[in-house]
Amino acid sequence: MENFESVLPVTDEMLSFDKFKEGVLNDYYIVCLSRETSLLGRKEVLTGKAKFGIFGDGKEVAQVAMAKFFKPGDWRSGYYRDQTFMYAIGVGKPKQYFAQLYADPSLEREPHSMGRQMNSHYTSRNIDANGDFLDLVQIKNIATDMAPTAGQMPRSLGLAFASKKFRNVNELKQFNSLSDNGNEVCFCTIGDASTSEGHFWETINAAGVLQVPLVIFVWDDGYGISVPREYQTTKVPFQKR
Ligand SMILES: Cc1ncc(C[n+]2csc(CCOP(=O)(O)OP(=O)(O)O)c2C)c(N)n1
Repeated sequence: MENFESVLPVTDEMLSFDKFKEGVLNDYYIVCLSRETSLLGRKEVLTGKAKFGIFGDGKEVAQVAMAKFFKPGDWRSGYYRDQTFMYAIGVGKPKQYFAQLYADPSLEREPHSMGRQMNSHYTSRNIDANGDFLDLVQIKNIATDMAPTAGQMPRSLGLAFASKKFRNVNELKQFNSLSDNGNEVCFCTIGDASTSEGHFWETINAAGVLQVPLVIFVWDDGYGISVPREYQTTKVPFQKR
């Protein structure tokens, strides 16, 4: 099944039972698929077939729900645990996920970074081959993931602040392929440990002061990158000095 984007709509209208069932099963499929890619990816790292990996297990259901509110023109500016969200909005595919894990340099197989980024680091294109802007209003925009924890926070603020400017500054109205009159929303994700970074608090403060369309999702898993989940239950005996 190549096309597994979430299809169950968020709507006030009454859904038929069949439509509801189809949507729920589709979402369940995305959740299971994403979990399997995490487990398989981790095995690939632990058996030495990929050198490094970070995976999004534990956040599947929340991210399918989040994806239902993400529309073309919106921006996602997050971090490396968002694979389920990517699958659910139809932008990331499992084959691409593994191509990135193996650092495949093919643009076709690994369009997010051509093997140059760590795995689960997503990107959408915003310029064409001539360097001209694409119609960003029609695109599900993904700002490239970056390695420093909380580095996405100031950028997320900037994206949301841009929308406010597109709404309020008359001279910017002409750029209607960059913004739908400022109606887009920036979806920002971050891990709970990274909320200790100053960037996080500065962004929260600035977003409140500037009143910008920014939604921040804090994933509270708490598992770091270097200790695979399978090892989390291993008890390390206390060493007496
Ligand atoms: C500024 C900075 N310091 C340290 C690291 C190393 N590092 C990468 S992920 C991570 C843990 C982040 O934990 P959390 O924010 O809770 O996200 P999780 O991976 O648990 O989802 C750390 C310390 C980094 N990438 N950037």
